[in-house]
This record gives sequence, C-alpha cells and structure tokens, in this order.
Amino acid sequence: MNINDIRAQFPILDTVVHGHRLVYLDNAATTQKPQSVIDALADYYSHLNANIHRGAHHLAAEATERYEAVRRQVQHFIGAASSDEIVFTRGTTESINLVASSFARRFFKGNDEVIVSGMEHHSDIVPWQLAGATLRPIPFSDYGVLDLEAYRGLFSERTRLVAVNHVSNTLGTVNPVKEIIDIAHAHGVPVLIDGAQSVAHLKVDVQALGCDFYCFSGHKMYGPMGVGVLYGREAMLDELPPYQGGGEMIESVTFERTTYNKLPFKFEAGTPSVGDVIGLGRAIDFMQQVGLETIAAQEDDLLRYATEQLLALPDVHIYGCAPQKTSVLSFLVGGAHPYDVGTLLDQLGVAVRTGHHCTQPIMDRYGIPGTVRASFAVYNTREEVNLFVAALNRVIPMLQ
Ligand code: C6P
Repeated sequence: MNINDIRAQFPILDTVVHGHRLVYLDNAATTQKPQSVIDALADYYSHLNANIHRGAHHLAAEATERYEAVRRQVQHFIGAASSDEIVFTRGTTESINLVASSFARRFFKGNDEVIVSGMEHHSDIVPWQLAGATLRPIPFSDYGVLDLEAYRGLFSERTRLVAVNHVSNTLGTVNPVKEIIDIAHAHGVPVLIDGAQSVAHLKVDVQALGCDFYCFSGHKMYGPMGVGVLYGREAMLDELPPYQGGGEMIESVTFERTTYNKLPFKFEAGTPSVGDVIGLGRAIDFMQQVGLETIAAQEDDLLRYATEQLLALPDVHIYGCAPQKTSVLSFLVGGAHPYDVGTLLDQLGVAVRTGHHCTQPIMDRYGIPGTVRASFAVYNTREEVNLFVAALNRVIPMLQ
C-alpha cells in the first residue's frame, strides 16, 4: 500500500484549517480514523445495536459474537495466551486505575511502594497515589534515557509493583521494558506496562515481554475513543478483586452475598462500549493490512527527517534524544512559550500539541513550562514535515 492509498482512507486529512490544508501532527494525543473504522461505527448503530451477553434475540447474539471476536483479535494482536486475559476498558487511564485499585486491595500491606519511571504520564502516577502508595521514580538522563543502575537500587521489601511506560509520550523514548521486567521479576515484583504510546508503533508480544499487565487505548491506534484494553496475566487477574460492581461481573447476587463471574467478565461491569470495541477490531485490521513494519519504517523516517530539519533551525532545542526513540518530537523555540508557538503554527494549518503533555515531572526535571510536540502517524509525509518546518520558519521571527 503506498502512502497516497493510506491517506485516501482518512477523510479528515482533507480538512482546511485557517485557509491551509491540515497538517495533523498531534497523533500522540489521538490518531485520526480510517473510513473502515468510521463505517464500522455507523454500521453497528444502523444494523447491530443491542446489549450483549444478555438477550435471547438475534441482534443481541450477533453483537455479542462480534464483541467477543474482537477480544480474540486483540489477544492475537498482542500475543496473549488466552482471550480471558483481555479486559475491555474505556482506555489506558481506566486500565491503570482498575489495576491500582484492585491490586492495592489485594496486595498492599501498609507502607507500600510502587516504582515508576521519572517520565510517566499522570495516568500512571496518580492512580498509585490514590491507592496509597509511595512512588519511587527511576531517574533519567538529559537525553531521556532511564538510569537502570538507579532502578536496581530502588527495590526494597516495601516494593509492591513496577509501573513504567513502553514509550514516553513526551520524549519519545522507547524504554527497555524487557530488561525492566526481568529485573523486577528477579525481586519477585510484578510489572505493569503503560502501552498507550507503543501499540500503534511497535510489535508488542506480552508473553515474550513477560509483563503482568499491559494497558493501551483504542483512540491512539486508529480506533475509536471510549475503548481501551487491559491485558493481565490470567493467574494475576484471578487474584485481583473486581474493580466495579454491577451487571455482568457477577455469578450470583443475594442481599447477603455476591459471587463473581469468571474472567474476563469479572472486570467488565455494566454495558460496555460495544460499537467502539467493534471499531477497535477494524483499527487492528487496518494496522495489519498496512503492516506494522511499514508503519514503523514510515514513522522512523519522518522522525529522523524532521529532527534533522529542526536541528538546522536557530534557537530550537529538542527534548528527548534517546537512541531508541519513536514518533515524538518535543522542542522549544528560544524563550518562547510553547503555547504561543502552537497557536501560530495552527494559524498556518499545522496541528501540534503544546504544554506539559500530562507529564509535569518531566517538565520539572528540565525546568521548563512545557514543550511543543509534533508526533507522527503512518499517514504523515515528508511533504508535511516540509510544511511544518516552513511554518516554523515563518513563526520564529514573530516570536522575537
Ligand atoms: N497521552 C498525549 O497527548 P488515555 O487518555 O486514557 O487514552 O491515555 C492516557 C495516557 C497514558 N499513558 C501515556 C503514555 C499516554 O500518552 C496517555 C495519553 C495523550 O500524550 C493525552 S495526555
């Protein structure tokens, strides 16, 4: 599939913004959706809408089958051993909150510590604080590389879990999660991986990694908003108490006592977002049709090309220069506030994200208020990078 064929599948890319053709470089916030995903949502509500697992009628049976088929599809997509290990959630944030809440109730004893990286998203910081843990952050270098020696020194008898991202949404660093997991397991400590920024860019195999939990969001991988995944190793999920109570997660209910459903339904209380799950299945189809290698190669090329162009500009400082990096380019222009840069770029049709990107500890680490962040997806082109750099060249003099 060539890039024009890929782009033709994304109707939103034809949008005109302030008189310019949209150059969408905010893919780490959310990717755009191919027509097949948009059609899947319309088709679901036009022909299939029913509550699942409950009704005896044709639509309910068909919707249930389609929903459960996506569970098996996700299982194979990330290499899980069983579809019982795939729990549908609203997204990465809900997946991590689920684990934090249930894991703490099962395993916390008081004075509990969770090791996180210094480059975590707030979604992998705050749920642990809410659960009562003290956080022990792994420091990272100016380049944005985690200090694994310091990591080894963070373990204590109070360490209950390690929770780190696979790819940093702000620095683009691809973290050495296999090594991080092996070190934690040598201490008998389970590991949660925040995969929000990795599943759309790298081949993920949860069994090869050996992680205990892996979390991601549909909307960052060409799928709909409102759906995400929690992968949990079956033995681990079996140990955890339910997160929310309600329909579907029970086996039997009396006023005296409730028993819980088997996996994965124990963790799926209430009516799920059935159409969005079906849309997520189409998004995985899309990624597999294009090919994960093609996606990675295209994004790596764009990242390299854009980095070279930005390094040639006066007064531009890039944050995050790890040797293993993907898709994300964070930078500042002189002393200009990132919001000003982003607003001016928007006037020229270029969509980037500005601010702390829900990673305030990273900003504190560098002593900056935020960054401007360009992030790439498979439908972006070198021509768009040229438009972005040309726009920056127009913006920079306005900021002085
Ligand atoms: N990062 C960004 O622009 P949700 O919102 O639940 O889909 O994903 C949360 C999340 C968790 N971890 C990482 C590493 C993430 O990047 C995100 C979402 C977006 O960078 C929105 S702040």
